[in-house]
Amino acid sequence: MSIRILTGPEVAEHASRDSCWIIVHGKVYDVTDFLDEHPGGSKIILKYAGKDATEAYEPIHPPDAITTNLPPSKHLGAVDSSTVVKVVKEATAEEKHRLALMEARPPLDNVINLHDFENVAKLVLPEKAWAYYSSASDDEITIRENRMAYQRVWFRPRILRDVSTVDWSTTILGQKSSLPVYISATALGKLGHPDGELCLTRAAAKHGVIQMIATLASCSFDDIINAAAPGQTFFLQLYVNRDREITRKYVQHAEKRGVKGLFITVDAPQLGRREKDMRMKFVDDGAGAEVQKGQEVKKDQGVARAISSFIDPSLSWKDIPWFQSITKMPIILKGIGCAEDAVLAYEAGVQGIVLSNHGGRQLDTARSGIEVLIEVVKALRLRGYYPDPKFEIYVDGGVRRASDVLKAIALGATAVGVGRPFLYAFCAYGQEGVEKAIQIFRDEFEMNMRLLGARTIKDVVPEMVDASSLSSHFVMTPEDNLFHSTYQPLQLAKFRES
Ligand code: 173
Repeated sequence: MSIRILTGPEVAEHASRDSCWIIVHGKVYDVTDFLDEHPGGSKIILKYAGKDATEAYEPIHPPDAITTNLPPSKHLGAVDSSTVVKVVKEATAEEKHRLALMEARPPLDNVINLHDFENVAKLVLPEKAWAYYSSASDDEITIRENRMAYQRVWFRPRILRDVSTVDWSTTILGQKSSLPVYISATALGKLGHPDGELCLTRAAAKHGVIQMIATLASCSFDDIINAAAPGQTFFLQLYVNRDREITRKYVQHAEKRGVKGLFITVDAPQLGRREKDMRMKFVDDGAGAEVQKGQEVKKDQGVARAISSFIDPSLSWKDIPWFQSITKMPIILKGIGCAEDAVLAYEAGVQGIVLSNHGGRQLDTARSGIEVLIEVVKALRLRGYYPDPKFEIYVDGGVRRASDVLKAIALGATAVGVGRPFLYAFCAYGQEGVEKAIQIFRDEFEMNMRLLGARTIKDVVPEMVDASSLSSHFVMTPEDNLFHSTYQPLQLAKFRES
């Protein structure tokens, strides 16, 4: 069958709600019937009616989203690119300023801690990307607490232990890892870098670090796996679809392609309100408004909410046996926030839990993972469930230093998830940035383990920390200057410009 070749002007004739064609990656699609089903609302598609939508489509959809959602009869053919009028957008003053800052970034040699990446990312990212990545829910109390909690844990170092060689490598779910840290899932990587999550994959391959692939990564699952080095280890973060058949296929495909752990997100039956992200939507209210008249527009939801409607809020403990029946991968519940649920998870027979509040993006004023760790270990121990080599505990949220990781390990964690810092590293410097972030961790582990008197990760024991003020939320802690200078305070609604 020969492929139909269409011209730009032919596509441009279908630029209305009654007949809406768009171009994505050189192919033409009739999306008229799909407009109202689009999780992000029809308005955003109508903005590109009759035009090339690739640039807007790419960062927030997996490459196969359109082909799997539209029946073949709506795939109209290819477009002759020479006939498509390129819309050359004049760079705004803001965009020019951003590009100038990108040029003037600190050389990577001058980046010496993870906060540096965040600061560069904040200045060089498009405003929307920064708002989406950095935002947290409601008053952003939890995201700040995630950082502060680590400062309420103090070290009790040991001396004179011959620390000429120290080794911070470990195993996570039985898989070798050069660091007691894994790259945690973050969505929509292409909002911040054209190669998206592949920057993580390539750096992780070079340095023996495990990457957790996000269900909502910009790069497709297969693109990421295809870019892997032989034997490279991946975990998969799973958002459970209302349509369990889709989830079953996805999970089994991941297992077939060698993924070594299934991290089911359990703290997001609905996405939190992230106001920084939501404010962006209020600002961008221009094109498409006309064709959209009279319709309900989801304009105040932010990027994440718009694309998360497939997530099943009915997920419950009753579903766990089903997951266990469809895969042999270890199952880990990501997003546990109290001891009771940690006990239930153990009793459900899963292989691990992540004590996490989703980077402060879900329930605001939920406690930090490191604080929850204490009560979880205590409750599991009481029941004879801890220690158990077949049940691992991870913590994520707020980790910026190897010393944070060592505190979590001392208190009973096997490893720690780090999300935003690696994301910011690649947004600012691509793959090299991620490699540098890993190097920074290595340097910090070497120094901190020597100073702590721990030659291996096994030597990092509870007696090495004083966590007695961890659950007191109002103790004096030293000001974390770097964190506070990169943290962007929330803002109130702006008046219209007159
Ligand atoms: O935290 C998030 O932003 C997140 O998990 C998500 C959920 C749905 C869509 C995109 C991101």
